[in-house]
Amino acid sequence: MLALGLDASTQSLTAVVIDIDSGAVVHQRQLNYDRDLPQYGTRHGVLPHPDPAIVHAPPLMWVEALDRLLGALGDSVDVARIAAIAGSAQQHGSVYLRACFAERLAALRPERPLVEQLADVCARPTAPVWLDSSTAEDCRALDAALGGPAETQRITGSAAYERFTGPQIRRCARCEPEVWAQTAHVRLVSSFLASLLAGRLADTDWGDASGMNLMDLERKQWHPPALAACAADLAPRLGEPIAPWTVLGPIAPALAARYGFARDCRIVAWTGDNPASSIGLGLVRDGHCAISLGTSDVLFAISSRRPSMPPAGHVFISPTGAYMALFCFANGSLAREAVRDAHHLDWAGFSAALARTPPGNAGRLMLPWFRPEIVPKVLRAGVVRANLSPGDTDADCRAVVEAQFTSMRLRAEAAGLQPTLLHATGGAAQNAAILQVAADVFQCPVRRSQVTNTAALGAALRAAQALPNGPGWDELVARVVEPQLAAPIAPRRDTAEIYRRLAQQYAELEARELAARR
Ligand code: XUL
Repeated sequence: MLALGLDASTQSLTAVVIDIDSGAVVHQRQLNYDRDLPQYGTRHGVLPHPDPAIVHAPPLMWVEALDRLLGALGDSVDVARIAAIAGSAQQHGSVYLRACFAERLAALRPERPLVEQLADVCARPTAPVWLDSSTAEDCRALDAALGGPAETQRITGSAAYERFTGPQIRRCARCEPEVWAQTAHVRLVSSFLASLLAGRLADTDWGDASGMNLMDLERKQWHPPALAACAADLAPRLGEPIAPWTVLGPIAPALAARYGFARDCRIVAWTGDNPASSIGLGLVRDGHCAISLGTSDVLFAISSRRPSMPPAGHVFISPTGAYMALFCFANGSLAREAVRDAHHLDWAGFSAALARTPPGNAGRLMLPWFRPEIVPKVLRAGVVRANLSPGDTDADCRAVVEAQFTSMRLRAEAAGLQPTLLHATGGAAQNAAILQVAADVFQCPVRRSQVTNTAALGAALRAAQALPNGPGWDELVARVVEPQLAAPIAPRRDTAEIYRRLAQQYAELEARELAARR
């Protein structure tokens, strides 16, 4: 029996197929939005906009990507043996749908491309995604309605954040009332794509619902005052938060026929990419900790008890139902790529630059705010260099990577997280030189998975786990995840003091710069 996991991340859609019995990863396939669907005009998966605070993507591009990827799967995999499908998607992004969405799903036909059949379902042609930071006013209003940022964080797991779906919905209702009037349903990227597979409106799982500023994290129900602060009549547009292991039903008959799936292939609720990745990395026990180095850089840790987080942190729900402490940094791969490209390097050249420079970079520092940053909150982009010339290629490469991990280390310390092992995922986790910096900055071993997209792998595990008599989490981790883990990269103990000092200097530079910007 096979299970399929899908991940619709910021820049690409990935499929991972596992053999549930042997634990083998039997197939991986990826479609890149910019390269493979150029007609949508995205760059790095999002639509260029003159205002850097406004970052949207076209939902129909995700629909076409899904159609293409599933259509091609049969070339390499016996699709009829896939017993269950689950998925994940970039978190927070919201899709605004007309009432006809449900009718179109119910009437899907196997012979026509999905994007043609769903051409008129979007009330808003574009979806704001997690990189959007245009909702500062809406965040202030939501926090004020709930009694201040600390209260919003206590109730929903996070203070109001620009990219979170509640403030995004509020902005849509406020600035585009005609669109809002046409909107019968709001879904996250995850529950939107799950709806297609299930052939009916799918609800949003606790993992992604905890990234909306709208759910009472303890009761796992919408918090009516938060809904009221964002838009009138919001509840009927959202459905209800559902457990991540919910089986939505069998695959839509039209899709079973179109791609060759068995008619009883189960569709499991989708979740956010970070929660899914926690499973793909095997984080199913208390204290398990990971870094994800993708478009965003993320630090997360699993806990059965609710962690107490500083204001910049979030608490989400993991696919096992545990808590997930998380910090998200917007300047991840785009910042690394900006430095790499500015110096006309490829990744091998970037790694060589890391190898030529000393740990600590001889006091040359960077605040890598190439785009607006989430942690710390920096709404206006602007890179800061201290003792560092932008023309110094080698030092610039080390400075961006050391900055990213030092910033993560500072937040981990603020949240009382003391990782003894870090799991690593995302594109940059394939780069041993970058992971060595992570191991040195955190002074703990770092282990990456050989499966680059651990969110899609985690989704495949979630699909398997939700089958009747499906294997448990520990069993799946031992069978599927552990064989994929590469040997750990050890920290160099003689760098401990260097990075302790660097963390101090970085914190001081950051505080000075934030104060100057106020
Ligand atoms: C997490 C976040 C990003 C997105 C994109 O809060 O905003 O990590 O999930 O991957």
